[in-house]
Amino acid sequence: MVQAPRRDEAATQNKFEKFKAEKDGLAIKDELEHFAQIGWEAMDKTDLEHRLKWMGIFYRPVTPGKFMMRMRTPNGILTSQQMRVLAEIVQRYGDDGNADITTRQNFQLRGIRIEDVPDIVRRLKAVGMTSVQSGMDNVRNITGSPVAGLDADELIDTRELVQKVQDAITNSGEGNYEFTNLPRKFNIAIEGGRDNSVHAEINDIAFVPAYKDGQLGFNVLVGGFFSAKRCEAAIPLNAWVPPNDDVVDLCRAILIVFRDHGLRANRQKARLMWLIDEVGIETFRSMVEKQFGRPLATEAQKDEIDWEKRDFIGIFPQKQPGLNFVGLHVPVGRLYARDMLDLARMAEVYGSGEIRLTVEQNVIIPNIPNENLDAFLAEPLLQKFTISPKPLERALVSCTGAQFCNFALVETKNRALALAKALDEELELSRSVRIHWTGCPNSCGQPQVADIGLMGTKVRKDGKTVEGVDLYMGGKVGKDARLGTCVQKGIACEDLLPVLKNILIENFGAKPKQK
Ligand code: SRM
Ligand code: SF4
Repeated sequence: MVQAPRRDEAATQNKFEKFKAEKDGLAIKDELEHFAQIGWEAMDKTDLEHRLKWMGIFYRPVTPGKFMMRMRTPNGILTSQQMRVLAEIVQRYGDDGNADITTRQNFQLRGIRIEDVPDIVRRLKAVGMTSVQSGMDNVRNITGSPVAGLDADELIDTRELVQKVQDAITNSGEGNYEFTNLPRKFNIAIEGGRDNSVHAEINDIAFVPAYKDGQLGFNVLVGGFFSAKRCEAAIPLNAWVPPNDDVVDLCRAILIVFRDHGLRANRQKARLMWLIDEVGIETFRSMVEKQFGRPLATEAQKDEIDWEKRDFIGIFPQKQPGLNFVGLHVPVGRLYARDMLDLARMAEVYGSGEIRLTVEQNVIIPNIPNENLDAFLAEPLLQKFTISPKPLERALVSCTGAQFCNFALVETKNRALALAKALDEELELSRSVRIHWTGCPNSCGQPQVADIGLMGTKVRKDGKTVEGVDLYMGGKVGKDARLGTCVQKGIACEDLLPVLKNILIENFGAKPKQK
């Protein structure tokens, strides 16, 4: 049996365990009115900098007093009414207000003032949204295929399952003390399509469609994660579950095992894979099975991920005759209130009022009848969020970076976009190349799944310290997914354009444009 330190032992060794033992992060849910009255400067430092994250509210040292709010958007799906509420929340903050689509198919709102938080929480609740347990040692937004229920080739419609797992973990958005003191963050993905559109293998639990004895269900992978010290793809648990409440029960069982036995003393070694390493996958499986309370079926021989990954930008017929989903490209995922209000209106006027997000930080509007397509495509917003972006802009992903994130070693979003534009100007490409930027080794921008990954670092150049990147290559998504690795360290950002140009010419068939 694992020698994990008990929670009280860990609390003597690590400041995070200590403050969690003193007061559960979720407890601040009942103190929001008080915080609003006293203001952020008078708040207890640990409540301000850490415990607020249990409600998805992030103090930003880069913009003190202007908080970030991380939502939960199960399966990346929201209604136009919900989008409008999010837009109104950020609109209030003028130039400080915006929203980012995240690499977990989710929204982060910016510019939030603590005095408004109680009202914001009420407004979110009124439209069935929550930000609860979206940061720190909690289960993050649960991802699923962005075209669930629309794609004629999908295997399992994941929408209901994702919602059920979120409800079990968060007590339907009210907060659930059962899962608010995990050893570390935790990611769950439930893939229902053939192309692994959510990068299932980089999650702590990944459900991947697979037939067992002729019945469709999921093979279960565990332990995938990225951290500054170590990155691992998930490994098979040797378990298969049908697409029903067993998925919810298995998530609960794995979380309880992780909560009660996960390593806590060293936060660098607290993710699920470290526990699996410690006990071995077979013992881990037995622990999970015991908690699950019934025998777990062994895994199906092969999973059904047999397609290359699609990016869903453009117009696609749905499985419902006469309806289409349209994927819009949102450069590096950044939206302003005006854009969000337009998206809400367009989803209502031309579609069914539904809006979806992708892990590539883009938007999909589903359920647009054939006869509405022309008018939809003529909307001015499609100039900004086009359905036919240039090849490099098309597949660009970027984490938050130095504009708002204090871990960042470099500015990311603006630089990513400027470089992609410059390269698109200079090069002819017959395919898009997935370039992912991440501002530090935490890898929120997932450089390891990209064709070309760029991870922020500091570089010495001409006797000065300047912003630079480590270069990753070889990431493969969809069928036969594998993680890319670092191939070159310490390139100054100002030298990056020619370096990337060469890589694109030599490895991705780019040709210099005739000028
Ligand atoms: Fe992340 C910490 C942003 C996806 C690995 N991540 C942070 C913080 C909270 C740091 C902070 O307090 O400033 C960043 C907030 C900056 C801000 O103001 O926006 C942050 N992470 C993000 C987002 C917004 C990046 C984006 O632009 O899309 C993503 C939010 C997802 C969501 O909706 O919940 C985001 N982060 C990821 C992913 C990608 C994924 O989940 O597929 C990873 C790698 C996968 C993983 O976790 O296994 C990731 N973030 C981290 C880590 C390293 C975790 C570790 O085990 O060491 C940290 C640092 C930490 O937790 O100590 C971190
Ligand atoms: Fe911040 Fe680093 Fe994550 Fe980017 S990768 S959002 S810089 S923690």
